[in-house]
Amino acid sequence: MTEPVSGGLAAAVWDMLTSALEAYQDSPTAAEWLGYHMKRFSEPLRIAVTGPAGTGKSTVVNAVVGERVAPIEASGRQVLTWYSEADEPQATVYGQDDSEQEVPVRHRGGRIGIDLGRWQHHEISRVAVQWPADRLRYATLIDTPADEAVSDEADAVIHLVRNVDDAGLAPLYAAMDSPVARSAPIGTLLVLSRADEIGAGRVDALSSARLIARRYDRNARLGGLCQQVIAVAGLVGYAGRTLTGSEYRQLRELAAIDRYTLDELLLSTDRFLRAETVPAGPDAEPGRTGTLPVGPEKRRALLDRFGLFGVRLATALIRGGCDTAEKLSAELVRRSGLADLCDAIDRDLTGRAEALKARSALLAVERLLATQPRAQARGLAADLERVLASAHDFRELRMVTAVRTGRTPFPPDLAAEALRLLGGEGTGIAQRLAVDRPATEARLRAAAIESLARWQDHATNPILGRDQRRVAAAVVRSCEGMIARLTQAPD
Ligand SMILES: Nc1nc2c(ncn2[C@@H]2O[C@H](COP(=O)(O)OP(=O)(O)OP(=O)(O)O)[C@@H](O)[C@H]2O)c(=O)[nH]1
Ligand SMILES: [Mg+2]
Repeated sequence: MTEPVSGGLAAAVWDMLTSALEAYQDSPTAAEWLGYHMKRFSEPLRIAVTGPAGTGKSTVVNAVVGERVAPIEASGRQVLTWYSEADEPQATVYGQDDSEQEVPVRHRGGRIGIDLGRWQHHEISRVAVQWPADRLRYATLIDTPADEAVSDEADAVIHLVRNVDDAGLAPLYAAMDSPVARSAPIGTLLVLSRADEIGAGRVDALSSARLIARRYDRNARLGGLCQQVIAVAGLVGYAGRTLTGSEYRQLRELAAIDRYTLDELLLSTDRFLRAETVPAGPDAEPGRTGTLPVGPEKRRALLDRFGLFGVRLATALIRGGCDTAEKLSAELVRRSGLADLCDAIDRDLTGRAEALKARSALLAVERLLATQPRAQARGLAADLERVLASAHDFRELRMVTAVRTGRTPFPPDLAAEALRLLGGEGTGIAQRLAVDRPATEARLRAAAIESLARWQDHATNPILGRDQRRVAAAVVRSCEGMIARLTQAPD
């Protein structure tokens, strides 16, 4: 999935882990630590979903996976749960006492059922669920209970907040507390969650939320903490993604009620649930007056799945022309911000898995050097600095964030081209060069050479500021990397 331009980062980090193992061979704790990180280095990217209580973390996990797999609870409380891909569902409980036990797992009425048996909440360290879902193929998703910090166990983070304030961002600041953490770019997406609740539930709430997110995106302070700020209404996104035919039919029946009456009905949960008859509105259809087409049980189920806002939005969309379940589903996924979130996961997290996993391994070496300093490891500290300073993958990630957030401003067409060449739209060579099929080696090479020449000019253009020239120099390096790769191993 990843196609690094420099290619050498993984090798450099692996060499460092191997040298560290040599330097610490007489320390069993260090050897165990390094062994764990070497194993982890070859595993899929781990993305933790974090944030304060009730921000909608488990709902976002479900929306991203596309099935109701979260939360997993023991003694009525959520446990830390890791979701990864497998052909067959499987679940393992890891105990606080280092024991582990496979437990039965099954589909139960559209949601996952895990039989935790004798396990009590306080005895469980985490539950690992394997589940057949495409989205989990490239990354393990971690559903974090409310009281847990951003974990060192994750390579990337989707952090949910309902407002952007210091309390909500504190864990992100705390995760930046070491030189490696600060100089290797982070894999963090900041989500303004439950976005439908912004703007008092009006149907255009999600557009307002998106504008707010965009404004934060350009904020330099946040730019150092996260790659992107995205407004997401997880509940609506999940319901949209898993919309059933019968839900669509019920929503269509509601949408057929005259607008005035439906608006009144959807003013509060209470009204929507309690109403038995439809009061006649000015444009009430003949025959509709007096009966509510969708019964109370079904209305309750719709509310559970969509929320009041979701029902309002879905009926407005049906009125506006979403005349099939597929169209409604796609529009709900798009408007809820779920589509943007999934794109950002693919592009900024799994698409940059190699650099993000390298960062985790470097953090592990850094931690070891700090907790067990020793003379034999002096060379390692120098290597660590060298890798950090020279890794072009890291530089690309930093530049992508600077350009995308507008902290290093460019005219729009140049910004778009810089982002593309730096891998901000996808790290494949053809994507970077915007060469359509057939992306033959000759066409790719010609495009790379042409881009290289233009960005060399930008890199030395005195009209551009220092920061812009720095971005241009990184683009030049990316183009050189592509040309070198095309020469060694044609795609
Ligand atoms: N209106 C609205 N409600 C939501 C949304 N996402 C989740 N909720 C509701 O918020 C409540 C908490 O959602 P969860 O997904 O369990 O939140 P969480 O962050 O995992 O909660 P903890 O694990 O307990 O911290 C539930 O009642 C959800 O139905 C959303 O996008 N909009
Ligand atoms: Mg939860």
